[in-house]
Amino acid sequence: MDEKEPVKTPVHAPRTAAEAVAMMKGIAYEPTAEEIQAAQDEEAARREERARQREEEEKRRLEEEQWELEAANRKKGLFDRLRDGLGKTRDSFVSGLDAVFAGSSSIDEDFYEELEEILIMGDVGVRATEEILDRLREQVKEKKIKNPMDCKQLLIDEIRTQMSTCEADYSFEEKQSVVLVIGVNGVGKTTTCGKMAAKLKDSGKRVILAAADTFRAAATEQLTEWANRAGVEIISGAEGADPASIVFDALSASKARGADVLLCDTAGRLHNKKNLMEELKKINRVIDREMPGVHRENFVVLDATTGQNALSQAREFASVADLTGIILTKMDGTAKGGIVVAIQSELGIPVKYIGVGEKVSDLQKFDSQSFVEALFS
Ligand SMILES: Nc1nc2c(ncn2[C@@H]2O[C@H](COP(=O)(O)OP(=O)(O)OP(=O)(O)O)[C@@H](O)[C@H]2O)c(=O)[nH]1
Ligand SMILES: [Mg+2]
Repeated sequence: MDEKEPVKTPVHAPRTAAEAVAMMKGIAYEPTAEEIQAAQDEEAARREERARQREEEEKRRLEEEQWELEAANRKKGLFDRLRDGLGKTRDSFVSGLDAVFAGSSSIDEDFYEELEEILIMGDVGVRATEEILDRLREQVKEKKIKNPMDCKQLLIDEIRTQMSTCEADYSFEEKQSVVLVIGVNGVGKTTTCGKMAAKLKDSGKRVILAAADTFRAAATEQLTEWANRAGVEIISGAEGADPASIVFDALSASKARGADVLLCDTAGRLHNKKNLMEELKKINRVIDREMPGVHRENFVVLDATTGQNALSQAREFASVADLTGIILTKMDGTAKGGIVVAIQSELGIPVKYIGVGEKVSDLQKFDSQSFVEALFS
């Protein structure tokens, strides 16, 4: 019998790719020692690569976890600072409201009057208070609420609604922009410019500070300190120099360095309206000529501790400048944090930042939701 000897199937697993193919086809094949070694080396390299990829993935996952944790902590840190900063307001305003809710046995005229008194005392403003209470009355009727305690959340919601009538936008942070920071003496303009510069720099923006308060030498020194702290460039001039000429120099520097945001600190001496108008006009002319079409912001800084006075200052500035936002400082120093509500609802200009202390992290973007949460939590 001329039978073909069947190929013996090797008892081991294929040691090379060629051997695997041969085994599949039932052909005898014996790889050389070099081929076996090369295949083993290749497999070892593949295993090593897979292990490396797994390790990298694990590292990425851990990094992501860490980043998320840090972001959550940062957020919590900011919220805690906001909450701490609003301590005085919470102690008087919020405690006062709580006392009315807890101490009233029914929802009657006395109840509304007591609420009104506390809102007005907290500087929420007459108009905003009226609107808030009108809407509260409507809701109480509509929802047939009988228990004063059940009104608390409704009141909180109404306060928030009243504040969010004009949502702030922060597009200037993303565009090439020139920001003028104005306001009366001592409200916190220079400090706010410094804090904003540090924040913008931190988020990767190229920032230039213009020391356009040439009224006293100390003003430039103070802003220079902030510039050093924030690690940003500052353009300044001699005491008594024309503020518009400092702005001119700062605009040239911004163009030369490709700056994203130019922040101009201005003098806070009590201007009379005519002087202020003239000065702002001159600065505006320089900006329009040197950087036509650049995004512009005019922020008025108001000191929250001055209560209703801050409101009238804002009105004055609004009559001479095209205000795009309000920065309310020293919220940590007042029990009348309700002023934010009055400003938003009575002026219709968005509060963009609030200052709740003297550190960089104490300048926060204003957000009605977290504000109310921090206040009532
Ligand atoms: N507690 C607290 N203090 C603040 C805040 N913002 C500013 N200040 C303080 O207020 C004081 C005045 O701040 P400045 O930044 O010098 O005010 P300014 O408007 O530039 O003042 P002039 O240039 O003199 O008009 C400083 O002692 C600041 O530290 C804040 O949010 N909270
Ligand atoms: Mg200043």
